[in-house]
Amino acid sequence: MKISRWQGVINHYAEYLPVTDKTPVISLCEGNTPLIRVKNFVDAIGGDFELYLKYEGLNPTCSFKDRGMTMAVSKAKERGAEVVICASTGNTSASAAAYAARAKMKCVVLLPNGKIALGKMAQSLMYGATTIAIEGNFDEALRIVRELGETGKVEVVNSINPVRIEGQKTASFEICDQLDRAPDFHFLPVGNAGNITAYWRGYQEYFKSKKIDRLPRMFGFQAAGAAPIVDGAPVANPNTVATAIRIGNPASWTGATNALKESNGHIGKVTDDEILAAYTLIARTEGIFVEPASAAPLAGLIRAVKQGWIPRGSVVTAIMTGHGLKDPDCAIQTSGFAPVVVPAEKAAVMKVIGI
Ligand code: AN7
Repeated sequence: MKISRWQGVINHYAEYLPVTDKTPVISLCEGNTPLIRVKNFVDAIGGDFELYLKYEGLNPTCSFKDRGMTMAVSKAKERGAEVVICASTGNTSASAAAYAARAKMKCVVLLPNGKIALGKMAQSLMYGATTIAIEGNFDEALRIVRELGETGKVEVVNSINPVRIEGQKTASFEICDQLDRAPDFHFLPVGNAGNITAYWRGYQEYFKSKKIDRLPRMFGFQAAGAAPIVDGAPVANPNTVATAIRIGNPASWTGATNALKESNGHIGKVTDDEILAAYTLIARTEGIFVEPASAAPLAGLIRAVKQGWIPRGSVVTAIMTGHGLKDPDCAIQTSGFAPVVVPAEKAAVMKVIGI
């Protein structure tokens, strides 16, 4: 029987990934996410170019992390590991917990206490991971995870594990396959800097394979309170409403700087107010609900348009890394609205509508 259903990124892009016939593929059919053209948003910000959002929030655990995690957990399984571990600002842990459950492996996640969005916490608990909230930030959690990895008793599935980056690069392949070309500009949020490293690698590999005939410029954005790469030094106490990118000392720093240099790219920082404004605007103009970290590149794009950096007619992609429902607290607070409570009567409802 010919199977035509989508079976995940390893199955689809095996020739570009370090897998063999012996690799047990642990997949939740991640990838194949929509690339949505958003004209209303571009009009609202005064641009004159084509903008496409890669909606990674539609992955199985609602973030881009699933692309790297299918690889990391499959390779861990292949090696016979029994326990996977990660530090996380929430999405890596949700993804690790899900793929470990499917692989019948134990999962341990270290999270910064009190700084994890509600949906992400619910995921790790539901998938059955041993969930440890440390009294410290992500960078401190990652330090502990690195030390535990050195004992050889656990398999680290943070992006310091190189196969994570391999899996994540498949999103670049999909963008090129969906557009039938490479974009001129690629906007994305930067936290631990694994994803900017991964996307750049994906574009380079597709270029070498002659699937595309140009390379995009990589434009990364950090939150102003957590902008070590922009500021050129680690940040001891990072802070931002975009908790996913509340990271002061990115593991893939060099990968990011290489991508920026080689692509003639740009790294900038955007304030929490700018992030929340973009977060609201994309929801209200396009019906696309993303988590605050994913709005950072949109805030960056608004700045880039004001600076006149995006030539007319350019093809621009931006990565919407995580779904808006991950962080319902932030959404409810930011929306500026509360439900209007009325008696269960038609007249009362009409009064609210103004008809
Ligand atoms: C929605 O989950 O680091 O620059 O531990 O969840 O590759 O780190 C999450 C990062 C962007 C930044 N958008 O990507 C974690 C974690 C969302 C994220 C990023 C993250 P990287």
